[in-house]
Amino acid sequence: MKEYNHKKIEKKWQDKWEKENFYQAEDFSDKPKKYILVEFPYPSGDGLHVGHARSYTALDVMSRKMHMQGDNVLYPIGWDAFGLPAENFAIKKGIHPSIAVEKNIANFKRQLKSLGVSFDWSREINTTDPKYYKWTQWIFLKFLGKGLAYQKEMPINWCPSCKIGLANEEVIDGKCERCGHETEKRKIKQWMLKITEYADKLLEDLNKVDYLDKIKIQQENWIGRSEGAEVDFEIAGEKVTVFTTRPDTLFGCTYMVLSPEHDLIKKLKDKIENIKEVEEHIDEARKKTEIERSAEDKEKTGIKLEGVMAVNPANNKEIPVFIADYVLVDYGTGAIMAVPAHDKRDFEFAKKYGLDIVEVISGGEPQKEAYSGEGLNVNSDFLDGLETNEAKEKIIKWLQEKNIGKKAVNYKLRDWIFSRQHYWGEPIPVIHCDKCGIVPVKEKDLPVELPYVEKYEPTETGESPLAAMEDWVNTKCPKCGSDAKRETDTMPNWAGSSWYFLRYIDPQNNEKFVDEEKLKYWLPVDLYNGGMEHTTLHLLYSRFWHKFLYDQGLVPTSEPYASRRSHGMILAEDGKKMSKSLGNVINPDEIVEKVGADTLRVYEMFMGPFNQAIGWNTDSVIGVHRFLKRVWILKDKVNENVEENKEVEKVLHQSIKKVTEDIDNMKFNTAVAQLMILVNELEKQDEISIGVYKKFIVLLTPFAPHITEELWVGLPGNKEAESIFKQPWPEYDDSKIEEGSFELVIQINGKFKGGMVMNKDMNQDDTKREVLENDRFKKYFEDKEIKKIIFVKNKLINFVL
Ligand code: ANZ
Ligand code: ZN
Ligand code: ZN
Repeated sequence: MKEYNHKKIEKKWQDKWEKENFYQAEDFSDKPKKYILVEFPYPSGDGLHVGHARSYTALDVMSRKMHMQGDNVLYPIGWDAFGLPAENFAIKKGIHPSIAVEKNIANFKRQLKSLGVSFDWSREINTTDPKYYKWTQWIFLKFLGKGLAYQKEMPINWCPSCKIGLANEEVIDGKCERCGHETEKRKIKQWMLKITEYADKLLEDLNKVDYLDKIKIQQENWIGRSEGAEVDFEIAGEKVTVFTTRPDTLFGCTYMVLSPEHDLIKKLKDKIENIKEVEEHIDEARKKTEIERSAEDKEKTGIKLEGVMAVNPANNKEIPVFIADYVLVDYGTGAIMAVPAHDKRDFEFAKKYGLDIVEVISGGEPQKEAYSGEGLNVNSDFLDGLETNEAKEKIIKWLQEKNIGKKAVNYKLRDWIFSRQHYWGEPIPVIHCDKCGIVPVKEKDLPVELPYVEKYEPTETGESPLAAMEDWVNTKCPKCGSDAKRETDTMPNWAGSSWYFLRYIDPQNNEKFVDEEKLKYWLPVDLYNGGMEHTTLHLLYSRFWHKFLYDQGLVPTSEPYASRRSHGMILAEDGKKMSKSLGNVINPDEIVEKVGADTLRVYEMFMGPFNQAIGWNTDSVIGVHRFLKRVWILKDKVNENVEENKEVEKVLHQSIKKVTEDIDNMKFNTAVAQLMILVNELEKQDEISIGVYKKFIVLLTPFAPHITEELWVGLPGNKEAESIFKQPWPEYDDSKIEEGSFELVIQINGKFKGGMVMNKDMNQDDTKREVLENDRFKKYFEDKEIKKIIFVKNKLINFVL
């Protein structure tokens, strides 16, 4: 082939690689194993995004290099196909989700294959395949068996447009993450998973893994562990417990606040003199979202409970009680001891309602603003003069002795709402029996298959569309045989993705969720790459599942992923997020058609630092295509008998070092830049030795596998040779690099006297000293005065004597 023509190359090689099972990982191979994981996609109707191509190519580059270095690499892919995106797409187009999903998967698959990614397709999984979700249901029943799955009436976030309950994390600024509609609160019986039971382990074990710092920090904040104390107060004879991180400020508590939903309000209904107003306030609070209520800058509103008082247990003073919406029902105990001198929110509230502000920690200006730092206690009786930590310890001991308080820990993390009132999800495999209660479906009867329904739109009542399918719903109790009903809620879309990386290890197994020995061989995942948007949801959920499975003896490691990295988004050419409505979406198909997969791949690796967001740039795509064309014609300079050239060797070995290290460190853009430097150097030569050339295309092959494969077989003597993918990764020779030095030219009165190898970037003084101290040049300076020095950095020094 004379001219570079990607169309004649790419499909041809893809077919060959596939036919010869090139990228199949081998269970139990003696080679070192490497498990490389990317987040599997939702097969949405929009098809593959150039953003998918970025992270999949990046990890493909790493996988290919590892393979060439002799590792047994597992780089799998599959489909996260349950959940709302698939369902909404299906509803919009009026076709059944299963059909839509099948079609979308076929399209995604074609697109991924057209990029030449080295996925092991023999391990492809699909979360909506009953053979897969059988085991998702099986794991759910393990949770149920251990009491970690339970049902509870929950005030959940409700999207009136999607008609679905949403987890807190799916509500963004009070709006539905899916459709943007404002959400409300509604009480519904929900299945919950007790992730809070694993809060401490999830936090502590962050020490065991290599995650980016920002990922660790986000997980820590999401879990939100606070140490403090619980203190019992008395309100009109009833005990009310508060959670505080500052029990040392107890003497400064001048009022109490209950959350509007607090149970005590019902109990004290008859005693509260202004109960009508109080109830109105409660109604209003219910309409606000959690974020609105706790936002720091929002004005705090509340209402005093008339006719009831509380008692501060430290000094037995009577204090007023409020309800206010800045106190959240589901954090701590839903009630607080307010210390306006030392808590910002309490301070603002106290100012607004004219409440006492009593300083108990010295160091601030209590009437001006809250001082929330540490200091010595004042106005605090037996705590006076103590430092904060001592005061905390002493008051907790005192509370414990009086039996009105204790040390306590609180978490921001909530249990995971694990049911949806939707069709397109894994049915929750339990049966409700009037006599036996909740009965798990027997293991032999799994999977509980999702029945085919005509109407899969959510219902007005909020029930799952499955509830209307009487044939399916009505069943017999597995325990007592009486008439019973199936659970009609389905699992959230985070279910299947909580363990998919395990199933890749043994995707065909119908006896077990995964074979034990295979798990031992492949776990943990060595490198997991994914979006920052999944740090607090998917990443935390899957760590939780894994830890639970570990405790059941079902997986051999306590953490699923040894390391976690994250890619930056690809933005549109205008710097905005790519979106259909803005018409700025780049379709990978078009790029592959026009300039080829290799160009797309190299461009996406070159476009900018992998972990940063970056805008698409069409000019730059063309530039990369031109680069590959230059690579293509270099082959005409290859000569089997050409002599080694020092300068070329040097750049080659620099490139081997740089490309190797940069790929390891996910600095793909600088690796490509180095390959460009190497090509510049090769272009300067009239002839290129075959040895140098081979190493060059091997370095390029992880980025551009098709063109390099074609060039490889075209080399003299390589016709029948094995694929370039089967070649070893080149190693560099430090002695050939000598990157940091150069030959300095030394002149005296303008005449050349000799050269000296020097370190690069040395300044004039150091250079002068080195020359004057050198035995070869010393003699020129004896009894002479240096009148002037002309110095050109990294080149020459001329002494005028
Ligand atoms: C008294 C106090 C004095 C407080 C002080 C702070 C400073 P973190 O760190 O986020 O855990 N709090 C407790 N439960 C609450 C609820 N349901 N809604 C709103 N606020 C609540 O915050 C714990 C602190 O937040 C607790 O400590 C409590 O105020 C408040 F100088 O108690 B503190
Ligand atoms: Zn919605
Ligand atoms: Zn029964």
